[in-house]
Amino acid sequence: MLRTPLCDTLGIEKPVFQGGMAWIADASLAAAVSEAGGLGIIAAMNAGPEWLRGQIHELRARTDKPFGVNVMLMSPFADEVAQVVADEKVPVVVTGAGNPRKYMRAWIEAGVKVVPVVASVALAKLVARAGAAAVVAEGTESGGHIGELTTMALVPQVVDAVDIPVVAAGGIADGRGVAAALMLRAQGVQVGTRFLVADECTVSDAYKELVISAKDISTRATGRSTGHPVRALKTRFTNEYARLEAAGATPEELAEFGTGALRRAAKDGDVKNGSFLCGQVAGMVSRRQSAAEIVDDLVDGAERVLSEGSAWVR
Ligand code: TUI
Repeated sequence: MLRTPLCDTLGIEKPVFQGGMAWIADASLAAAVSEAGGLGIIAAMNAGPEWLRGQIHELRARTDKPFGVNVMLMSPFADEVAQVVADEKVPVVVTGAGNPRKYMRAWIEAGVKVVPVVASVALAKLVARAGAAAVVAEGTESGGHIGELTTMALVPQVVDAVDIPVVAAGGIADGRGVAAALMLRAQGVQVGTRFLVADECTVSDAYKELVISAKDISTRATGRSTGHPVRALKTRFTNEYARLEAAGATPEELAEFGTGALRRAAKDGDVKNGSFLCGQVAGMVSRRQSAAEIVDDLVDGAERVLSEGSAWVR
């Protein structure tokens, strides 16, 4: 059985977080992952507080297991959704795309375990000092908003810098990736891309088909000129975005071009005008499965690799 101290800290059975994917990670997917023994996560993304409260209630109607809410710190509603997290005494809050320090005291006082996503050692140290229960160290292989460092480089440096558990994210889609993360001394993994094709994931069918047909070089990062690079599947949208960026479009012009693109991908399946955020491991995702099958395959696969790996040591 694969179990790390982080499982006891968070009250979960298996050290697998489901990524808080904007417009995608709703109560349906999160409840299924939590029910399977992992940590399901609802993405608050750019939604308002009432949407989040509704999703939390829906999830609680489906499972009594621990779950998380992802607060995207660049959201215009970040203050309000942060308050909902405290009011609802959500078991775990995961933050992304910024520094969560201004919310941490209120969350911790409400009994919420705080697990910030970090892309650097500096932010990991800062949030550890502020009382984080763990950190997610997210490499640039991930889909969505990304930092510079790879998972292989980032995770061990964060592990060495803080004395709280580290969860590895970015580039992990099967048991081999989970085992590798544990070898880097992470205590768990966060997986997004593979859960895109889960049966309980309510994303558009076109999104699932694009992920399944993707190969190793099917994603690209755009938006470096804005300071907020984003990885997505290469589509007409990313080509056009990159063309505008290369032609010197301002961050405001690029933001306007991108407005609504995540919703168009996730909800409408608009292959022409949508932004299909996705990690570099899309080429490893080849079939639809239930969330429980995905969680079990990640954990069972890791157990297999870890037990076989020792045979190579003489
Ligand atoms: O947040 C994510 N992934 C996301 S958020 C998102 S919604 C969005 N859409 C378009 C543009 C921007 C956002 C889609 N995917 N992952 C967690 C993550 N956080 N990755 C990198 C970071 C990060 C980067 C810099 C966290 C902190 C940071 O610096 C903080 C500081 O100010 O020191």
